[in-house]
Amino acid sequence: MNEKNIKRISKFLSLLLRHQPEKIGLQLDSNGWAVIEELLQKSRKHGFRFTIDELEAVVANNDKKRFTFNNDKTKIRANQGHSLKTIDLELKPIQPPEFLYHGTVAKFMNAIHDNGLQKMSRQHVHLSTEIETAMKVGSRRGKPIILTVKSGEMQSEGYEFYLSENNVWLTDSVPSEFIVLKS
Ligand code: HQG
Repeated sequence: MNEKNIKRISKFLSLLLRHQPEKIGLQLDSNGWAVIEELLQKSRKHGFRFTIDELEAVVANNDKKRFTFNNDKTKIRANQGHSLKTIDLELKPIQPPEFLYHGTVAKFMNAIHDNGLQKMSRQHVHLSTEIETAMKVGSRRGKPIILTVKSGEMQSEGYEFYLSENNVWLTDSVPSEFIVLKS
């Protein structure tokens, strides 16, 4: 399957599995899982056709490994990035590295300076171990600014960190005293 088709299906899945399952009347369970048969059927009904083989290709080849199948491949869910407040991804707090990175843009810097990093419409603030990843995330909105988060210090002060299935670091918020501007 070509890159374009993977991207098209991946975008549709992100919408349904992270934000608006009701678009096609899809049910997600409390842990974010959708039944694949129902997903294919209801998508088709709404004019968006894809097959289980295509779904497998998306899960395997998606650039960020955004989705996971359950063990018997009857269900699928998004690994992170939800705006749906009720989904519990069963993440366990783990020890973060000393520093993590966040990519943003200049227009948010005043607010970040005043209020720290907030989860905004998602369930968590998203952080990465690689500066390069943060660069890419920031570039979605313009010229990226890289913030270094003192995650080790935060954790020792009681803040919790989680690591998603696809290696995105997550936390509830980052107060501004733990943020350093990378020069
Ligand atoms: C900013 C994509 C004002 C924050 C990406 C960001 C990532 C504040 C934006 C994933 C703020 C939120 C997440 C504050 C933070 N005041 N603005 N206090 N605190 N912000 O999209 O991190 O392709 O929810 O800097 O690649 O940009 O969807 O978060 O610019 O991995 O899989 O508010 O989404 O992944 O934006 O991106 P987002 P994000 P997917």
